[in-house]
Amino acid sequence: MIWRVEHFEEIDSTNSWLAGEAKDGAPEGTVAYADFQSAGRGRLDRKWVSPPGSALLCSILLRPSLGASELYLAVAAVALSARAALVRLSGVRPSLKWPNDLLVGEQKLAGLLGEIVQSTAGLAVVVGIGINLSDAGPDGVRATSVLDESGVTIAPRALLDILLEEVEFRRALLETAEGRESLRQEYERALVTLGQSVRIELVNAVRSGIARGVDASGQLMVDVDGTTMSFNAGDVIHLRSSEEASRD
Ligand code: BT5
Repeated sequence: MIWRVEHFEEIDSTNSWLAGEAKDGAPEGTVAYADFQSAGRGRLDRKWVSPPGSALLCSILLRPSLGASELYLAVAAVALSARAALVRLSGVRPSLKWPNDLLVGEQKLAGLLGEIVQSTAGLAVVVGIGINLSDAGPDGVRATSVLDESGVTIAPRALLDILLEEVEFRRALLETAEGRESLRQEYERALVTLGQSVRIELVNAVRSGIARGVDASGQLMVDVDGTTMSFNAGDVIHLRSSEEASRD
């Protein structure tokens, strides 16, 4: 993989910029990273906020030969890569909360935003990630940083380089059925969500059950009254802590 890394001191959102490039046919391996985002985005119009220089804020353009329904696996691949990079550089081993958070205990260390882009060059996925390095996120949010968890100071660019190494390895896995199965297994091992009680809000129904695993396309498999059902990241899923669940 040839990485083409674009650095911005300040930008509205690395995901927005890279999605625009992807539409114009930018090649796989284009990466944007910024010291500061003035309009960092989370999912569902939420905001991602980090003071200048305190986080790795980056977006990676991938064009795996997967169908639209499987592209979520590419987001999982980046989440697992971020986890592996953090272990290498700081010893912090976050767990993953489905679909897209890296947690230490109940506190959010990083968030991912995957966006599918249709372009003349075919389907692409822009995977954005924000990892708190020296600042533990906005007030009132249950969040933490690598510095708080390990005492280790990591420069954003150093983490980006290791992250891209890890992504290169998992990107290759996306190309074969065996590779995707090994990614799925790594994903299940990292997910703290499994075994937990979850509440799924569909457009016109609410379901609850116990998360049991992820299927071949990265959907969450939930045991709902003895029947296994799969849900994708578009369904709004509320995860309750084990404490809350045990009070049921
Ligand atoms: C996410 O959304 O967790 C995805 C965040 C993706 C951010 C990256 S940064 C580079 C790239 N460019 C972008 O514009 N975005 C991506 P979500 O699950 O919706 O979580 C958003 C929620 O996380 C907010 O509503 C806050 O409660 C919380 N939050 C905001 N900033 C945070 C921070 N620095 N650390 C921890 N939590 C934060």
